Amino acid sequence: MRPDPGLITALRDARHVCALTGAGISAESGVPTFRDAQQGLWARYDPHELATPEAFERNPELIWEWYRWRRDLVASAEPNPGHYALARLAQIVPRFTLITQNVDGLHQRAGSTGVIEFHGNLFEDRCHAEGCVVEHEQTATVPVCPDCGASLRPGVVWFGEAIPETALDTSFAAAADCDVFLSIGTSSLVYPAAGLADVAREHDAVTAEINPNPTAQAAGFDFAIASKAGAALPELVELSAV
Ligand code: BV8
Repeated sequence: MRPDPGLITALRDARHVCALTGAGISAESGVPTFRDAQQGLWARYDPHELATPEAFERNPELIWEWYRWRRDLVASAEPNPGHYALARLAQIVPRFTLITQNVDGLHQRAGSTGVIEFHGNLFEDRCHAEGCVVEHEQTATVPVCPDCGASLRPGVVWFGEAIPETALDTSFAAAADCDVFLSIGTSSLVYPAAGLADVAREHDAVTAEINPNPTAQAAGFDFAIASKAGAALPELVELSAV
C-alpha cells in the first residue's frame, strides 16, 4: 500500500526527522521481539522478570545464561531492509536522529551512525557497582570487575533502572525539535521511551507509526502504517528522496 502523500510531503519538507525503533524492526532479521523472545528454554520466564537488577542479584548465573543466549541469537542475525532504509534516510534529510530501544546493534551494522541506544547495548559488559564499561577476556559464568571485584552485567538498561542521562536528554530534545517523528516496530508500552511520541506531538511534529499490528497509541499518530518495517520503510524513504 502506497504511503499517504501527506507523510511523503512532510518528510520531503522536514528540516529534522526523528525515528524511534523497537524490537519490531529487528523481527525480519530473525530476532524475536521482546514479547515473543521467550522461546524454548526461556518460555517459562517473563522478560520483565529477567530484565531487572533484582533478578540479576538473585540469580546472576541465570541472567548471564539468558543474555549469552540472546547474544548468540543476535550475532547470527543480519540487518534487514528496514535498518538499511533508516541509514539511507539519514543521507536524505538535513538532520536525522535515530533513537533505538533495541540492544542488538543492527542499526550500526546497517551503517547508521550516531545511534542513540536508549536501553543500552547487549554486547557491552558493565560493572554492576560502578557502571563503567569493562573490556575483559574472562570466561567465568559471572565475570567480575577487575577494578572493584563486583559482578559484571550486560550493558543494557533493566526495568527500574534509569536511562543513561545523555541518551535521555538528547532523545527528548530531538523529539521536541523534529518536524517528523517516526515510531517504528514498538509496542509503545515501555516508558520513558514511549513518551517521546507525545513530546513530538506537543511540539507540532507530524507523527507516524509503522507497525503491522497497530498499537493502542495508533490513534494518536497522524499516520498509522499497518505494515512491516522492512516493507514500508524502503518505499517511504525513496519517495521522500525525490
Ligand atoms: C525507568 C533492555 C525510572 C533490556 C528494556 C516500576 C518501577 C520502576 C519503573 C517502572 C515501574 N513500573 C513501570 C515502570 C517504568 C518501566 C516501564 O515502562 N515498564 C512497563 C513494562 C510498564 N520503565 C523502566 O523501568 C525504565 N526505567 O522508568 O527508570 C528511574 C528513574 C530514575 C532512577 C531510577 C529509575 C527502563 C525500561 C528499560 C527496560 N529495558 N530493554 C533487555 O533488552 O534485556 S525494555 C524492552 O522492552 C525493549 O528495549 C523495549 O523498550 C521494550 C518494549 O519492547 P518493544 O521494542 O516495543 O518490543 P515489543 O516486543 O514490546 O513490541 C514489538 C512491536 O513490534 C510490536 O508492536 C509488534 O507488533 C511490532 N512488530 C513485529 N514485527 C514487526 C513489527 N513492527 C514492524 N515491523 C515488523 N516486521
